[in-house]
Amino acid sequence: MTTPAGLDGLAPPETDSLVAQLRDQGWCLVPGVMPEDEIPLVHDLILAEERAQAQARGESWTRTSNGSTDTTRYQRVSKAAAIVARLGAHASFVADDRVLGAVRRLLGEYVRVSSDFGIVTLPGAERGFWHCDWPYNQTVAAHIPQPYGDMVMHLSALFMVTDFTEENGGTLLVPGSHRRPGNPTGDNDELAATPQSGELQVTGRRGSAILFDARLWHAVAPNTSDQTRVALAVRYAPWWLNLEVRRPGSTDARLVEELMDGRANSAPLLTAAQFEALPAVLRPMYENWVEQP
Ligand SMILES: O=C(O)CCC(=O)C(=O)O
Repeated sequence: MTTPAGLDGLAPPETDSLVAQLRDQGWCLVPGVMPEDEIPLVHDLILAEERAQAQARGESWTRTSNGSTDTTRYQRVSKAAAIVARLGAHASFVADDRVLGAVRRLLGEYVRVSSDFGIVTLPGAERGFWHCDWPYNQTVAAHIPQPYGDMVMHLSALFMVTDFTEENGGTLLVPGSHRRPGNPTGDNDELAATPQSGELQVTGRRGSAILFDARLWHAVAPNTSDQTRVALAVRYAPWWLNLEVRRPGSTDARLVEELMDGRANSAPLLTAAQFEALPAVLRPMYENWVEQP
């Protein structure tokens, strides 16, 4: 069971080093975050949800991260929304004290999750486009236009539910690219597909987490193995980042749709029962996503 980091003013000893890596390189690796005996449950839930959600959408594919309609590139990478809500009491690792210690040091004590989803990367998946995550992805209607300022505003985590290897598609990233004022999403397919000097592939044992600044350029790597790679993405936002634009049915979401170009990016709501089943440390991070009666 993880303890809420920062609430008692004591962050774990690794926090300084993780924060320094995040500031300098834009990413860090935190090993052994997911309890070993919980990993099979998370793995099976993501695979089952991915199938159920893919069937519910009739296997129709949404636009890729850089807005391309060439869906063939991503046909072997599929996502399943709202995994943490379904994990309930088993989701404590999302508030692991090292991960949350670093997140809170950078974003403040009151942090919220802006979205979570499982990623299933099948054998045969191809290399994806360089992109940054919301709110920097220029293809999403509610985005920060580039050139954007140099400030940490949103952190992404990829929890490794299977090992990440060179063969099965450990995440590609460009260290230091979080300080660039823009990224190739939107209107730069050539750059999005161009290998970058200094790019590296993150590998690690299952249960580890990659934590990175949402501005960091990253991409799906090819899965040349015969194994499916599984990950859980969780994104952490400070209290002041406007998540209402992603809340289905909100005034802000309606106005974004009316006034801004780009694709929708809503986050699913939790039922009251799902919310109550979450570990206490996660509830303040999800309370804004609970369905209103
Ligand atoms: O699955 C990966 O390795 C990368 C995931 C990714 O690009 C994303 O979540 O934005």
